Amino acid sequence: MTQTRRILVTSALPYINGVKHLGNLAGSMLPADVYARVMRLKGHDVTYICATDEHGTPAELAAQAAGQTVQQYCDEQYEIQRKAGEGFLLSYDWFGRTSRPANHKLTQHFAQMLEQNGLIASQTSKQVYAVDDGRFLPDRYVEGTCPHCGFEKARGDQCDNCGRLLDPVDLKNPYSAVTGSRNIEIRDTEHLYLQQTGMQETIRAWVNEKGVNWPSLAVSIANKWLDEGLIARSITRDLSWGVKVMSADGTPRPGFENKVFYVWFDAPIGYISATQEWAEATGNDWEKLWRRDKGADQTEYVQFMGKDNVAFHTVSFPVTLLGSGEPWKTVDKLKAFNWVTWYGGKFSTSNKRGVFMDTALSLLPADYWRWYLIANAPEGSDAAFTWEGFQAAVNSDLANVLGNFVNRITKYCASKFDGKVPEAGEPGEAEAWMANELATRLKAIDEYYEAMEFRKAAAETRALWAAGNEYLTKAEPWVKYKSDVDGAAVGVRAGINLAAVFAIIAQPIIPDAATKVLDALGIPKGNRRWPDWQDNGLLDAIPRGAPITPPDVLFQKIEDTQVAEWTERFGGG
Ligand code: B3M
Ligand code: ZN
Repeated sequence: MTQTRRILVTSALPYINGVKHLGNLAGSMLPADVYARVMRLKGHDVTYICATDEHGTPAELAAQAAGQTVQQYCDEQYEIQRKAGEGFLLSYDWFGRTSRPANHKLTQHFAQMLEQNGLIASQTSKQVYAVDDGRFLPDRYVEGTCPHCGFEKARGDQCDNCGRLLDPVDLKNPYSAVTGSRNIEIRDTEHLYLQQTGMQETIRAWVNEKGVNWPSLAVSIANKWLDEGLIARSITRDLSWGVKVMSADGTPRPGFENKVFYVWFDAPIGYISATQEWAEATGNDWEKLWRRDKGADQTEYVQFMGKDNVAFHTVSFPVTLLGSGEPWKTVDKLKAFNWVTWYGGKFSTSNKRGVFMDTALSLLPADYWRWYLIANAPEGSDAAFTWEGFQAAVNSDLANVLGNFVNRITKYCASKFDGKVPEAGEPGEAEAWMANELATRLKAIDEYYEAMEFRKAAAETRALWAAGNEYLTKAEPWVKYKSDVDGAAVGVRAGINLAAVFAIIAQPIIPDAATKVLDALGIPKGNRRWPDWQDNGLLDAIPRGAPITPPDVLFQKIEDTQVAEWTERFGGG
């Protein structure tokens, strides 16, 4: 028996404004879920935590556009995202919210510790002020002409045309994104700055130590930032929605009454506070996951995220954690993804390009999307979603290779062997071949999951299903039956056992279909654990004589007419 590991899994916290598209899902939540499921099936002690990231200007602006208070807006959007996650079978142990009290409290705590350690200083800077609106306009609250490319609707923090990051005060002809007012002045305002400069060497040493377990994409992003030199970063904003800035005595900090912490300061702290929410609600212990003085050194912490979030997780958040001077757990393994694109371009709600999580589920069950997105995970490079690729994956991998195998063997068992796992016959050459396939491929699948190589794990899973079909061609129970019923019995027994193994290893990616198969085969819940590739009894594991029933059709093929209709509706081609 392998040792039980304690594993904490987090996926980047989906931002609150609107349902996420398939690319967001594929680059963080879905692979995190698959990984968590694999590790649970192996008997490890897994806690998978996620939450909505709810502060910042996009939430405030979206609420205004919807005619709601930010709180109402976030409450509603949280429910929508929670349901979409449930629909996609994301097996969070907890799906929290960064707007909850636990996160406010912990964010304020970190700020205090950082300040005590001399890592926070107050500085005055120039900001865009809208005289008629009576407020400062941070980030996206101000729009204007890009100083680099002349684009007239550049947002304060970034130009959508040339992609450059901007400082709002550099915009030409600025106006308020809320009221359109052009009565703009540049005024002085005071903000808190995280003195990252002082943490440069600490973070460098930490990256050198921990980075050995990260993919090169993550290490190179971290090193790029370190090589450029860490600079002081403002961690407060002139906004009302967010975590309030407090003095050490717990009263509002003078001069900061109308300010809150910057969303990227409080969001990653949400990983910890959401774990606290989970512990509080379920009677679990969060400290063994997060406090090194309480056993967290024995926890493996694995993070999943898109490549644009890597710098925040390898530099900024570690500055918060290590700079606090307290024994917080930091990430051990970090998995970063490239983008899933929509036919090479961007997903966009307004341009009706691409499928979002809620709509996807109104078209087809979660398993279909999960399979395609994992089998085509954007690991080495960006990966384009296409309807044609999706159709091919579902029809070939799921319907033809897996569905057909299960269907063929269970129906045959029902019609010729009275729906019972056959008892007679001795294994021969074909079974030896299959046993060898099982051992080699199960070992490979294990290694790919351990290395978080999802695309390869899915390809190997499919290859094992295909080997099952090849085995049936070799064993030919339907041919043998005419002259050698016992010989046919061996093939059917092995085939039914294979169907069970195939479903067991499919559980992390296609949990619903896998459960259907395992239920139809009467496999007790306790026997659905991950198979040991060294176990040479896998072709004869189900008790002989046990009753089975063929499951209903597992996967409907996607028709060309559907592809045509969806291309029309969501773009493509
Ligand atoms: N909310 C992802 C994004 O919206 C961001 C992740 C936060 S992880 C702490 O780009
Ligand atoms: Zn520009």
